[in-house]
Amino acid sequence: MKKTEFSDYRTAADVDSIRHSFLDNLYFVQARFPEVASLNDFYLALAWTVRDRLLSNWIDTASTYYRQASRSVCYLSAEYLPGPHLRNAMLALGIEPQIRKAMTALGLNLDEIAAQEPEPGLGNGGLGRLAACYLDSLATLQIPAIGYGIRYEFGIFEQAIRDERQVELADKWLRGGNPWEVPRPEINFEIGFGGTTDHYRDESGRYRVRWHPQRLVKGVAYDTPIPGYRVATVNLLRLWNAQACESFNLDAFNLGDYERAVDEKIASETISKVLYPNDEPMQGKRLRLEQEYFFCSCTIQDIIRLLLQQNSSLELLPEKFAIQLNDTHPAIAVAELMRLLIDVHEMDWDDAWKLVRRSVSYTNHTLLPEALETWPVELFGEILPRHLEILYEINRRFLDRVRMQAPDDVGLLARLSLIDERFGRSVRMAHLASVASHTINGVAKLHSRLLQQRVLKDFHTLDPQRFTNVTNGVTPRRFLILANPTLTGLINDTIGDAWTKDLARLQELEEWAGKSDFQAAWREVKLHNKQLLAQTIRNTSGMEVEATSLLDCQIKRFHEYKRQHLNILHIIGRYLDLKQGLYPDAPARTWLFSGKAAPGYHFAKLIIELIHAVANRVNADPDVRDRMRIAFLPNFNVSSAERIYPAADLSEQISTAGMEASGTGNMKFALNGALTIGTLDGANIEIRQRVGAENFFLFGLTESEVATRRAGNTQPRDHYLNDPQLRAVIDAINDGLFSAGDGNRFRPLVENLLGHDHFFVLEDYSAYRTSQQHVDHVWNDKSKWTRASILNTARCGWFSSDRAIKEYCERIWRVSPVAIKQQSAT
Ligand code: 26Q
Repeated sequence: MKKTEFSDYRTAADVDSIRHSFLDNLYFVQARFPEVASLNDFYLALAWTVRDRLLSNWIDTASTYYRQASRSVCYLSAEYLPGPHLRNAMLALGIEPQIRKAMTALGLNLDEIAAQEPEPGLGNGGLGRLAACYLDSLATLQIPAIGYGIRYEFGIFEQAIRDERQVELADKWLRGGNPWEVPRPEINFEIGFGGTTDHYRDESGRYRVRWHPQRLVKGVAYDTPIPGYRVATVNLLRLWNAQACESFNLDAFNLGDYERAVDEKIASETISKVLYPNDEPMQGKRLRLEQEYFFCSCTIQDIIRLLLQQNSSLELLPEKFAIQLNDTHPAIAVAELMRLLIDVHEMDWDDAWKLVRRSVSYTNHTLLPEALETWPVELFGEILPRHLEILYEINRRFLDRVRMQAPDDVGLLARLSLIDERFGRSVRMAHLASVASHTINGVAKLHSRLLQQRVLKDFHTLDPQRFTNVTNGVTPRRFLILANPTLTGLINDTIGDAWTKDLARLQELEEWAGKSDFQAAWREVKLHNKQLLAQTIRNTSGMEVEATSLLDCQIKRFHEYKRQHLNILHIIGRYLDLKQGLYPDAPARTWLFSGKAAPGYHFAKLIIELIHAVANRVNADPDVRDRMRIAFLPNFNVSSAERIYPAADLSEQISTAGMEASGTGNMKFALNGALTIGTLDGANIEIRQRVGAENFFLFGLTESEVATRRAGNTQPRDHYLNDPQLRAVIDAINDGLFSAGDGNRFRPLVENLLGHDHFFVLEDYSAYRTSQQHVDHVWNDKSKWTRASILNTARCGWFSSDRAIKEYCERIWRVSPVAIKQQSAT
């Protein structure tokens, strides 16, 4: 059958065909007619309609890759935060105008329908969102790529605020059905856990190992299309769902032991049930290790299946696939690949190891020593006995090699070992990822340097040429074109639309930065975006936000190192000043916070509480309410982020220097014309270099100053004693000004700051305050501020994830684009 025979009316992009297929889908897929359909029915019918138009490109892409068999990227990530699919897919296909018309013709509102889509919250924050940006760029740049991950049934919890505190609700994102995934029940693998190993010699006298797992779970593929922007490429995100094996419970069931049968089924399915909501590893959680192994084993088995399906031999693995580890969460894939090559495919160790080393590369996303992933050897051996043996063998051979280079350095061997022997024995996942990788990269210049000088120093000394930096990037499709259509329109009217495919061309805006007409239009756009956000805030919290006030935003996970408490201390300081009439000409400002705290991170939750407590007092105080407002938008996610970036005037990037690996929110703000107040940390440094020091509010200790102070002994209490303004702030909290006189409520926070202040909040306070006054000063000069805002956008095109992905492709993966020709006649 020729494809055109069945696909024309389902894939055509004219208004009539779209309207026709929409009604068709509503009727035949949703089994509804318009008069009784709910908004969700309309959403699903439209999603199917758009999906149909993706699928023909998807199939063309798959068949082209199959025939050409060029090198593909396999991106392994335990987290993805793609955001809602519908609007992105319409943008990629360029069919939004026709869809809008078709909906209008049916008396429906496209924006209302699109707002129905629940977003897949399959990640915690930066790392998961980065993975989604990279898949978007890979498809747009026409690179053959598969994203591999876990199909969590419950993603990151939904955050609500009750009585000034965070409460967590389950994220039932699959409740209404997910039209974007295609289940592939025929693509499934068995995954073993526990049991024993058996070492023996086979008939030919060859040394062999057999693993007898104690328990088997089945992993089933669910595929989601990832469309490139205005190209025919549609790549794929393959997420694994854990199910019970068919064979497993028959015995128990037949013997009438229903409960055991059901328990085992539940235990199997638990593996892909829920995302761990920590964005730092919590040590030793058995289920988490099971999740990591489950997804890596499915993925590696799938890669080998694809390789053999192309009639390639295993030796061609590195020619056909580049395997990228997104942090250490998928590092166990290294041992799984070795196991399959040696135990199952009977390859020699040395040959297998060479294949691994030529295929695998690793990106590190954190320097915090406490955030490096480790597993107790005992737990590891219980769940993965064979992998532990393989790990020991990798380690033995690796340390033998080191011993040849540095025979007497016992300390070096202990520091490099895959096993940390210091506090109970544990497996160091970063070391496993590092020995196995041909390339190791950090995510911003400073971070990559510190990675080489500290966390992986000895690995760097051994093999400096394996280390590199790729500074993160963000997709301009979601974070500029979709999120900020009004600004997109203004830019298009000014310099044309070539920038959408080559973001560096935003530079052409520079010559407009000083023109007063353009500045006025620019301000108009910002005001409009602030009005839209004000609407969202009004709808969620009932709070009124004045769109003409300076909108100052800090939106990210709550973490001490990100220092939301520095921000709130400064807000308190300003409140006290205004109350005393000390800052009569302070311009009106609105502070916006948004972000989740890990459920068990009590200190972070206390900071959320303090923000609410301060907001409730300040917002109700008639003495200041025309000049200070504090808002907290609950349940920060990709959708709400898309509304905030375009509206922001000021972007808070105030982490303790040396602690934020890169940050990517910083890039999204700057691209949308917000000015940054920030430390010399992560990618802030590179943003400042590009936008110019005069268009960036810098403050705070540098990374090396932080290091010096850590080595010495500083007394945070001195800042309290010597700075009367800071003292007033701390005293106000202590006296219960924000807690109805209850001085104990925020005591742990105050004690922490006065006691150790590990993140130098008090030390940086006064520099931060000065910098904030400078912000006010520039804000009062409308033309100066607007010029700086325009220059931020014009000069941040480099932070496109397209640029970052090109660097990965050229320097790490050695992959090139494969153009997809559309085969359909539409
Ligand atoms: C590990 C083991 C067990 C449970 C949880 C985890 C875990 C989960 C998520 C550990 C770390 C993460 C997430 C880390 C992360 O998001 N890092 C951020 O990565 C961004 C993209 O590179 C950077 O921009 C941020 O600076 C960095 O904090």
